[in-house]
Amino acid sequence: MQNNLDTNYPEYDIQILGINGAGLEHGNTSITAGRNIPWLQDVGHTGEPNVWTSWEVTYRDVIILDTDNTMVGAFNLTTHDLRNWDSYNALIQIFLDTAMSHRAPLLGDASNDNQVTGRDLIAVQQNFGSVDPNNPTDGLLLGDANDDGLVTGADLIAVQQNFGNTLAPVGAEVPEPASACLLALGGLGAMAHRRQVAV
Ligand SMILES: [Ca+2]
Ligand SMILES: [Ca+2]
Repeated sequence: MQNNLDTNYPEYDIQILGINGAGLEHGNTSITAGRNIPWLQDVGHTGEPNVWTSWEVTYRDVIILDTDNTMVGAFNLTTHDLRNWDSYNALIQIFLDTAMSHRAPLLGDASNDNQVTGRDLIAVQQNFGSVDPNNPTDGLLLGDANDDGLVTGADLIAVQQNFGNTLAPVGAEVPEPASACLLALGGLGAMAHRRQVAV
């Protein structure tokens, strides 16, 4: 699965890593044999972070984290067997949706069409003086090219400075750095079916 993500969706920089639970160290040798994903051992010492506890991990959970390492969901590999292509594709889609939603906004895009063109200059002019009723801004205020919640002269400058830039659709190559999405695979034996499904 990591190879699939790296090959087909490199712009999302999605990373899968394994974290074994504190007290389950005895399983590390067998679970990592023949596999090459990064593997961490939760320590669980008093006063130190224990992610299995804080994420309320159950056996064979995949924990999905955003770019701030905040948990946004869990996907259990016992409930959703990755040998089933529907499950496999569902997990891929969760990864992509998470990465997409945490993607950096396109600076200069005042019309919210993922490209910076003459339309954005018009959008700034037509909405000049607008204030986003959402605080903090949701980044969708028409004319707000720099996503500060206001349409001002600074937005005209943002359009000019980013003119011609685009935000590529899913699966396409992107020239700009995209957001990173860290994914943690929790659970001893979590990748037990890895070879069978060639993830
Ligand atoms: Ca635009
Ligand atoms: Ca603005």
